[in-house]
Amino acid sequence: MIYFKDGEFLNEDQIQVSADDRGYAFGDGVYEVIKVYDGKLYTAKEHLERLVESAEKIRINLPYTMEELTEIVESLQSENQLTLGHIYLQVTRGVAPRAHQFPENSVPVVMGYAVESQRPLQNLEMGAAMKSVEDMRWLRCDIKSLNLLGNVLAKQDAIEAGCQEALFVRDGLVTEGASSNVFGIKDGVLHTHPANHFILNGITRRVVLQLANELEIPVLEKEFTLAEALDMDEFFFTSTNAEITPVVMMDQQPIGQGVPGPLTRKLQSAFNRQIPQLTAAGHAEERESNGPAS
Ligand code: DCS
Repeated sequence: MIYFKDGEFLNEDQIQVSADDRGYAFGDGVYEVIKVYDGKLYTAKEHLERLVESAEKIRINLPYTMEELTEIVESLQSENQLTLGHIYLQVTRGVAPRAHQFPENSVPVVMGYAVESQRPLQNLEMGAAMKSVEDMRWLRCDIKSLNLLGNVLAKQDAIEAGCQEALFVRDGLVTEGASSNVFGIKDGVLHTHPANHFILNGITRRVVLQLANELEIPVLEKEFTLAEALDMDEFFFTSTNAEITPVVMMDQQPIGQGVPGPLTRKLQSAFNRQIPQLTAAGHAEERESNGPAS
């Protein structure tokens, strides 16, 4: 695999990170995960704009322009000949002896790599299970920070309970998943948490809201309780890698009929239509089997 670090493309024998990197000591940095379908970056502009915003929010001056960042992720895709998977890109505040306050002259460290991965076809088709957990994260969940301890603990809790994703609940209200946004459908209306500091405004979330608009599905960006979530007709979570994953079980109770619902299927089909077409042999058929055609 070819990595990018500080202006260079390196292989795994060449890449080195410092023990004094503030990402390592404090999680003092931000990151993005950008999907690649059929060798093409998907919504890269939106992801890189969010990276710039996240960096600004924690007062890291990115050493690259949007154009340069775009070139970096495009090169990571091409250098690694990645057709299906994702690009990971992170920026830390830099290298300095460990002290909490910002170092005076540190230079941000930008590092990226490419990961080959399949789409989660089983979950997309059959649906997944969620477990609710207390949202004990900090109050700036809008920042895509490297500090993911709350998310890590929640995900592990869900996995140990035999679920695929955790459902964060803060003061009785559903916020998002451990690494996803969540949506419920009740009486034909799509419900999701408003994009404020309690959630990350996911790029997939934005795509889903756009698709709902095009499909004339009414949307309500308003908080709902865990009890209301359990009472939804349909439920799903979204992320760059999870796409639109139907949720059929929550806290061991079935959602709706316990199978992916019709509006979820409609959104999945619309989603599939706007991602770069997978031309590699086999993938086209897999895509077609991902839910009934609308
Ligand atoms: N909320 C949280 C807490 C996330 O970590 C993510 C993505 C999302 C929502 C969904 O955002 P996107 O739709 O922009 O992906 N998490 C990334 C991650 O850590 N791995 O893959 C995606």
